[in-house]
Amino acid sequence: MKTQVAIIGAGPSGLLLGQLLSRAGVANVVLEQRSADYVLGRIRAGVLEQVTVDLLDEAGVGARMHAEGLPHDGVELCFDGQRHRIDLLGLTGKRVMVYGQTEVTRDLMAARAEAALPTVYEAENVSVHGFDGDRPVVRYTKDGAAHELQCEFIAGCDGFHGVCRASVPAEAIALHEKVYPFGWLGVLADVPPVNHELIYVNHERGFALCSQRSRTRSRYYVQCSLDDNAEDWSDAAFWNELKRRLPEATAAGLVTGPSIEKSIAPLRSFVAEPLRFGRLFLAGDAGHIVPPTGAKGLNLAATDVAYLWQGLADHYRGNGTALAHYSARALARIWKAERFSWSMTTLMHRFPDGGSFARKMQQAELAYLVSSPAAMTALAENYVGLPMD
Ligand code: RFL
Ligand code: PHB
Repeated sequence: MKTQVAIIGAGPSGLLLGQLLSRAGVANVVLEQRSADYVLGRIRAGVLEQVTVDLLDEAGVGARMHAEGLPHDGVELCFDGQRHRIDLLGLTGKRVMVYGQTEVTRDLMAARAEAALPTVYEAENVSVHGFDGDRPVVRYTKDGAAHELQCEFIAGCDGFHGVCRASVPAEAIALHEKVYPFGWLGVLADVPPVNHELIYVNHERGFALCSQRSRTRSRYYVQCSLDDNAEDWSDAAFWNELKRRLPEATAAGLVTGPSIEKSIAPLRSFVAEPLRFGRLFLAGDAGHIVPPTGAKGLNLAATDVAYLWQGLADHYRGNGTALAHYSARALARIWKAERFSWSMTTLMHRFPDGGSFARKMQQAELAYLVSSPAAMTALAENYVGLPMD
């Protein structure tokens, strides 16, 4: 089999890149190690920046998002038992869109199937070769048979644990990492959200987040220990812990119900540099991870893909400048989102070994933040997403 761009991974990065490239007339094949249902079963991000919304429109998959997604004009920070609203729209002129990663992925999968674009799910033993030369090759097995895909470029959209970044010689790549000493326990439930906007909570017992997927489906998180197992948390224990971290009046209005998904995510900041190795490019979680506190993971994946799509499309029109600058352009935006995600995480969580000084610093910063239009604007412009340069 032959193609122009071999895309490894059918998460949001790989599927969005495939869709944008196809619309630009660039042939591509997507290879995914899991089944489509498995990919759709992973509950992850929920907040889309305007640039991500625009890219999904550009890819021709925005219709259901506009019909079913919930535009949010603000977000709340809660500390000392008080809720404070950050007026995103008033401070920046921009909103965010609440529409789950599962739905984004479903829309992209449907568009790919409708256009009959080649996609191999349950591709095993995917390996990438020859990307330092002119003729890269991807090998994989499917139903026990070995296959080879000849291509001109490889897009590594295979997430943090993927094979692409791991195939780069160690001396060619620098890795920057910070692992946080806690995780997020998340619950999805078919109950109406406690508030029409998201609430990020700083509490003595640990961070909590009230998020949502629709007017009838809620997504809640509580900070938990890395030693915890999701199976050991009963629904009752989760709701009880969440209520303890909310102001009394808010907890009183919380509607609880059986969980339809419950999982623990570790928190990590990670960046690989550079993101290009000859004819291999890394995009999305394959190249970087942010802790979810700033809601940036999926949005960064989308903007990486935008830079890469522009670079590849220009290359096939005879102009290689944008492709040559892919890594530097993407990393400039990535580092700013890393900074924001790290600072939101540091501000909102309880650090087990933080001590009283760190706690006082959090309290002072939160008090300053909600009293200063300048500080609120800085938070708001990062939350709604920095412009793409
Ligand atoms: P994905 O979604 O991980 O997709 C990568 C795909 O590559 C496949 N793959 C392979 N395919 C073939 N061969 C191999 N050797 C392969 N190895 C892996 C995988 O099966 C998978 O289908 O990366 P992508 O597309 O870059 O998208 C990035 C986003 O998924 C990610 O940034 C966000 O979901 C991060 N994230 C969150 N972001 C938010 O903004 N808000 C959140 O609440 C939020 N929660 C989360 C998250 C990420 C999590 N992970 C990665 C553990 C919760 C979790 C649990
Ligand atoms: C979510 O809805 O899953 C979500 C929303 C905002 C975040 C993280 C996760 O910052």
